[in-house]
Amino acid sequence: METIKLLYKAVVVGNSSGAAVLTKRALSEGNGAEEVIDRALMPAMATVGEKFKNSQIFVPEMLVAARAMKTAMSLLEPRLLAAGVTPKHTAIIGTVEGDLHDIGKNLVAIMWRGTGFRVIDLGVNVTPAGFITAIEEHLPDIVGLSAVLTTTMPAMAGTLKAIRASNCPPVKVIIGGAPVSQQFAEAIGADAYAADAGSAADKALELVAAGGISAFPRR
Ligand code: B1M
Repeated sequence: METIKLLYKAVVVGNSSGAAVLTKRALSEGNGAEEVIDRALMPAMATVGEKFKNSQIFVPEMLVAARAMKTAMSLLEPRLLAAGVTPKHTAIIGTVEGDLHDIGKNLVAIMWRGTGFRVIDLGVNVTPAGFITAIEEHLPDIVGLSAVLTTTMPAMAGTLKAIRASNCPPVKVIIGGAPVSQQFAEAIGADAYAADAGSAADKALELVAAGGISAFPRR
């Protein structure tokens, strides 16, 4: 079987050592780093996201797949840097103020990275000012807000309101978390709602593909 196909499979099943060997082999066979990412790693993470969405795999399997992808990426990154290749899109993500849950947020960050975004993870208990400062600094295309407690849903609404009212560059906002819904997203004026990490990757890609995002001049 073709090395690229084997690498795809190694990442999907979370075989980190296999992913390392196959990444080196793919490069030695003349594949470029970008080609390895586009043909093996990104499709692998898309498959992982889809399986997670359909409850065919769960958090542990997703974490080992992410570790395998990270192993492969660590071998590819020096080549990308040398070639001056950087991710096309940037996303910021954080759990809103008052909320310390980060497992779901971390999975979304993993999927966004696996989809090719540069992700700045602000962590948990992030204030509206914390999001705004990060938007001004990193000029992201997408901002992700996570809330897992019903009691922190108002903080999510407040964060979105503060972002919109600020003078920070325009961004698309995706929200998610167990108590959050499409209806809530519409009520507070978010650009998208995602029920799980796989859907969050799909939504982020949809938003950047829909355009209007790169209209803002970036550094
Ligand atoms: Co807490 N906790 N917790 N907790 N905790 C819940 C959420 C709870 C449902 C438990 C319960 O009562 N049955 C309940 C919330 C009730 C409610 O609000 N309706 C609860 C409570 C009440 C609390 C405390 C208040 C308990 C207390 O101290 N009295 C306290 C609050 C602390 C705080 O945040 N201020 C608390 C604390 C904690 C721990 C610190 C102990 C720990 C968190 C550890 C950590 O995250 N590092 C914890 C945990 C682990 C849980 C449970 C057990 C698991 C949450 C989790 O990680 N789920 C949870 C009960 C449960 O769910 N069984 C519970 C797995 C994760 C993958 O799912 O986060 O939903 P989830 O993420 C999903 C989607 O929601 C979505 O994608 C993810 C992957 O599919 N998603 C997004 C999430 N963010 C997204 C963002 C997106 C898009 C999709 O776009 C940006």
